[in-house]
Amino acid sequence: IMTSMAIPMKPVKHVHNFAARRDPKLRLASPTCWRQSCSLKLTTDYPCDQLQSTRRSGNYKPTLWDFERIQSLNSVYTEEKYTTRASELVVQVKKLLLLESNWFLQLELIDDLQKLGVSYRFNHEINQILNRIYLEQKYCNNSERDLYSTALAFRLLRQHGLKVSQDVFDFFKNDEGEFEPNLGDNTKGLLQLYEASFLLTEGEMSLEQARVFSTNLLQKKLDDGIMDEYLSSLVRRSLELPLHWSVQRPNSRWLIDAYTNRSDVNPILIELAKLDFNIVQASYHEELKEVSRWWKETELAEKLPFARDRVVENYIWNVGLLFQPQYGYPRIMTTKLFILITVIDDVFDVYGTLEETELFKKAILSWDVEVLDQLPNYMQICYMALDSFINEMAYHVLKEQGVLIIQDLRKFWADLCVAYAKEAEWYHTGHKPTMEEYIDVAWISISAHLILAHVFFLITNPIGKEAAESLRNYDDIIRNSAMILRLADDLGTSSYEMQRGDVPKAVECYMNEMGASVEEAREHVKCMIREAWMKTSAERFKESPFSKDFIRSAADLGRHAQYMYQHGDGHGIRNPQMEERISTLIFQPID
Ligand code: LA6
Ligand code: MN
Ligand code: MN
Ligand code: MN
Ligand code: MN
Repeated sequence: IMTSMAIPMKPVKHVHNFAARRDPKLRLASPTCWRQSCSLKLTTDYPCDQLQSTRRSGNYKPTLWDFERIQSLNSVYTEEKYTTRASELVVQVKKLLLLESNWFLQLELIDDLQKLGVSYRFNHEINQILNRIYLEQKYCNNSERDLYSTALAFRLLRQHGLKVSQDVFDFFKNDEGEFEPNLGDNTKGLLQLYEASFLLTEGEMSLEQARVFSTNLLQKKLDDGIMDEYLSSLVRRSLELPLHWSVQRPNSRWLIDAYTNRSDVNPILIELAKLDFNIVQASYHEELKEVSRWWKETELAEKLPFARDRVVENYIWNVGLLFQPQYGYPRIMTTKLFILITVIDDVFDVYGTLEETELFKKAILSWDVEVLDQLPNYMQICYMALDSFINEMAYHVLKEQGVLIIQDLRKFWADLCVAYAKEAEWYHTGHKPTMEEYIDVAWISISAHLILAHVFFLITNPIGKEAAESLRNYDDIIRNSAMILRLADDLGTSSYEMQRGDVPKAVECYMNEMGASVEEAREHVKCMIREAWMKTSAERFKESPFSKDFIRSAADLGRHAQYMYQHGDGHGIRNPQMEERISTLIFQPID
């Protein structure tokens, strides 16, 4: 089979890989596949020595949490006494919220509820309170305004789609239009200003000024080591990832632990947060068990051993995107989707030869069994797993809502595979795209459009014509979310990808194009992320055919990407920070 290939082979670089190729499980269905795929006409003339026919390897480690480990998950928090207690606490917190007569203390309470991950239980009360505060404009009228309360009000109101003007911060500037340097004495206020500044939209210079001002001062305080340990840990954490860029649920565990040692937080809040965390975690267990049974049945892990086996990592993305407990079924479905994307991405980026991936793309574009027939066996498996999943998804939506989405799903997958194939072609021909050329393809190849399409069909009821049309046209909400996901992924994964061999990613494109250093390129990419965030933050103030929940999910996808890649590749390559996060989010209840 090998020698019949028309294309000269490069010397084998990865012995382990070469061996895997001769593994009977990976052997191609029949020699016909090879002849067919090798005779495929390529559109470009490839110099032979650039064409890489050896297979790469991601050198991915096996999963830390195998089938047995997941199936053994168990929690006492499914018992009724816990849910009853939680309901009692919810009643008490509602009273606290509504009976509080000081608007500022109400805001602090809301802020705490959000940070502790339980604000979803009080949506109605929170909306009511924020709308009133907005109408009464107390945050900018009162005579004894301070930076802390102004910035807190600004952030919470904007988060809720109420566009407070950036001018509220003019009060804190001197005659030269600079923020008063002595604001730095008040660390809590400064931190709040910092967090608020991330709600900026394009062109809001005052907020950009606030961001730079507060970042520098906070960094300096941290370097000087003048804050107590608790405050330092909050500041350090915020500087790495501001609240507005942070997913609520996966983050709440850290904050619950941090708050537990604080005397100024109402114990009712802490009790509710802990209980809610544990109750919701128990339902995560059941969902994860179901996904892991499905994964095992597909046998993809054995049939495609080169691909990432990452059930739990894929699952927690969806805890970030769809954190509300009632979204169990959507979470299960989108996790399956994430798993399939991860595997098929590895087919294109790691294992597949150019000829094979071209054929795979052709199969996905045509959805034609005759093309399927020509695929190597491992791709047929992959295709069939995908086909089953798409049908399951479409059947669900048809059954629930009478809407047939199969064409949409196939189209979204076709767009993805076209982008995957383009990147594969660039890799195999050694093409170095410009940043613009790269982004044009890469915002699709990160699969956000596909993820958000599934989220949309799973959580929207009824599915409106106008919204479905905006989805098909890849509304800006989707593009911006995709940009953040792509760029955060590139920051976290491209160093591994370059070692293994892959298309230049955002960092490398910028380096190639501008002759920049890695550090400069990474700074530039971070700046691009900030720009995408400005656009994302502006979406909440616009008329939109999409639900608030969907718009939030799209932003949460970007947030979760920043969380996942905060300490390098937390998705494919294991890192201790991510292992710790997963372990506390899924495996350990709070005592
Ligand atoms: C990240 O891997 C990955 F698997 C994705 C497909 C990103 C979106 C997230 C999901 C579905 P990688 P690439 C988990 O860094 O090849 O290999 O686009 O993605 O850079
Ligand atoms: Mn290798
Ligand atoms: Mn890829
Ligand atoms: Mn990849
Ligand atoms: Mn990547």
